[in-house]
Amino acid sequence: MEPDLKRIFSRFSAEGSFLEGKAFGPGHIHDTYRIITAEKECDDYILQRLNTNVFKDIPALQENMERVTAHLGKKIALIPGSDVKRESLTLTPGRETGRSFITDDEGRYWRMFIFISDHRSYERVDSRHKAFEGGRITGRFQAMLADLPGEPLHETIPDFHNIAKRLDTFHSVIGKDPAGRVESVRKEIEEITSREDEMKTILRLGAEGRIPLRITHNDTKFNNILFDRNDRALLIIDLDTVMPGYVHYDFGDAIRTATNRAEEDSQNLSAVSMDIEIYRAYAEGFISETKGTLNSTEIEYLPFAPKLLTYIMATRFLTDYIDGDNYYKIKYPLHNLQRTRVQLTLLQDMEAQYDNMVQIIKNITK
Ligand code: ADP
Ligand code: GN1
Ligand code: MG
Repeated sequence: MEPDLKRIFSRFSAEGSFLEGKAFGPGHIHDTYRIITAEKECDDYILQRLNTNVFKDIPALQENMERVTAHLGKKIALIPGSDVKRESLTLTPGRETGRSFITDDEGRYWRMFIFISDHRSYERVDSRHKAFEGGRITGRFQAMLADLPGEPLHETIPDFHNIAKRLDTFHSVIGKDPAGRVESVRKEIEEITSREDEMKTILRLGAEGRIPLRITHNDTKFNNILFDRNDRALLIIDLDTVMPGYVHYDFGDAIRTATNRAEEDSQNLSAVSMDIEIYRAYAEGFISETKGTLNSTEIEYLPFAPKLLTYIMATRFLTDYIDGDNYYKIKYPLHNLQRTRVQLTLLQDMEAQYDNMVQIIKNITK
């Protein structure tokens, strides 16, 4: 049944009255709607029904969200010429609770943000300028959260980028083969298993104390960055997975998505490859904001990060495919398998260009 958006909207303390609500955006996780208000002078809103299959503890998730948005809002307000309402997310409190979420009659959770109007976002990146801007805003995000006061953030999805745990799940799903698909994906399984040891490198460096846990975004997919009409990056959204992590997770996922010449689910595998100039520009932007904080081991392993995140996503898409498509939203039966194949193709291209990736980071940081 379609949700009664007008009624749900009325339970938040928003300015303006409900004119229209419609599904919005390319997200894979929540149900997202844009609410248009009747009054020209009032903001529009983004209303989201939260995915409790993915996020098991919504009050904890929203507590992180409230702390992070408040901290960023304060910092951005101090920057001369900044526009807090466009450069950070603004949660709308529920009328009855004052918290940043409500539950509906069926017990489902909803939250609402001010809609950032007249923005652009990109599935593919076609200029060095956009890549630099994306890197700059993501680096700034990480730098601004370095002094978040208080307790560590909740781990909203435990072991989210822990590849050792992801591989355990992968092998256990293969063992169960609940959808009878294992035989048909032997080749893809082999691509994953042949790289298992190499891909645990970042976890090993963490365990050895050579790289620190920081507050990271963990979902720095390029379409989570919103730009203004002049293609200046405004902010990075989708803060559900902001929690402790390694810098490599953010750099890696951004490069995975920004540099791919094809879309994440492209049908045309021969179009999938990494654009090294986009890599260079993104790295320049990211490092311009973070170089004061990163240690030499973190920098040394930056070029490895895109391989890791591409591998993690291939593992997750393939796990979900074998499991019978229970996690990601799919539009057709082989969708998760196609996503897997795109990631594996991209990974092979990154491996082919690896020496160049290393050299570029050396040049930027020397
Ligand atoms: P998901 O986790 O499902 O990807 P997101 O939080 O990324 O959910 O939101 C989905 C989409 O909604 C985004 O890709 C973006 O297009 C849009 N969106 C989210 N928040 C805002 C906002 N405050 N202003 C404008 N658009 C937004
Ligand atoms: C999901 O929420 P969205 O669509 O930005 C996923 C990411 C994956 C991405 C792949 C909470 O991101 O980890 O990289 O899909 N988010 C979650 O497209 O699992
Ligand atoms: Mg998103």
